[in-house]
Amino acid sequence: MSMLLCAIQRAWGFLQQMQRGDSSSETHVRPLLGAEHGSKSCRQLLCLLSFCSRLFVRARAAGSKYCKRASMDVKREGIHKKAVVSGAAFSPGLTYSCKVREPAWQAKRIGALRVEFSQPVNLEEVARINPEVKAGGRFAPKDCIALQKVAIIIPFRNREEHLKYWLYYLHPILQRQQLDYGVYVINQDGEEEFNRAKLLNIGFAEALKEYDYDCFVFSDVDLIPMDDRNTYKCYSQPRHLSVSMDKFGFRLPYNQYFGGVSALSKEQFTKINGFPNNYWGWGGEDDDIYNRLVFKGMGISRPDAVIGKCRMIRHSRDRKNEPNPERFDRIAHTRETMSSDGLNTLSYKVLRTDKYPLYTKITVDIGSPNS
Ligand SMILES: [Mn+2]
Repeated sequence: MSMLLCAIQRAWGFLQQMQRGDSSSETHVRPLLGAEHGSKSCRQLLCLLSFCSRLFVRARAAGSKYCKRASMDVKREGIHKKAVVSGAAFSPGLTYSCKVREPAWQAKRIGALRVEFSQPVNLEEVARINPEVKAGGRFAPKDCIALQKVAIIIPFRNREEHLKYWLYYLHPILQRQQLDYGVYVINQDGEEEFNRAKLLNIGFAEALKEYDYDCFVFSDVDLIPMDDRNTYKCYSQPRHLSVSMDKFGFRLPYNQYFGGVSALSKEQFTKINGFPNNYWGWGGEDDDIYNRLVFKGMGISRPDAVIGKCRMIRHSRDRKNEPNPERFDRIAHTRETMSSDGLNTLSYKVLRTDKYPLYTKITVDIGSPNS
């Protein structure tokens, strides 16, 4: 309302200035009229038009304010309400992820999101509210050509409940980010110690058999971004996306930390010979990956601590994922081992592939530590 009053006041001042022939404002009008030929009534008409257009601009500005408020409501109510938001909540430094800069591109994002895990998730319902997601968890924007083809790789075993939350939260976010993406859940068969990094290597190899992906996002199943400006895509340097996790008090546990969610282009991934296959049990593989990147002359790119906020679903330690006692020794030798342990030595057997509406599940036999 105050905006409107202000606009009227300013327009009134403008009108009066015009009638006085005040040159500072009149410059807008003069060139149209020609220097000497404007009659008084004609000038008044133009003034009126100008007044109306200014009012219109003001009204639009006020309107976007309203939209911003609407976006807050969206946040409070959860992220699946129709997102009627303006770009106002949007960081100007954000890079495009889509080839056509249609004006609506930025309106699709919301910014900070409410993420919580109290309500159970029904996957049929999630599929219903994401009709654009195709079988196997594939999506590509309709109104533009995505700049990157992103495979999202999730290492997995016995975490069905977490996966449901992940799908519930991530599909709407990834669609707003206008990515051409696919979701691959790599399920470790059997009872052997869990091997996260090897499952990620397998995800890379298997996703490439299906589509010409050029970017790979490796995500733990229990990590949900709290801001949709944290784009799940690749950058000129390997990207660490889960930079401020609630688990660590919304900060990096240490500077070299590369666990949780990361993104590497196909080129970056192959440059480091993929990830190690020999980390069985919990821990260390992320530090090995960090070492590989550094030894190949790369650095880590990260979003800021606000955009990089994310939540981890609380859980107790999985069976057969005990802290790996060998991890410290292994991390100390990445430089020597990386060329002989990775993509070039990856061996596994695909036991089955399931195309679900929201994801592709690939169940694999990855052998055991001594095989
Ligand atoms: Mn966890």
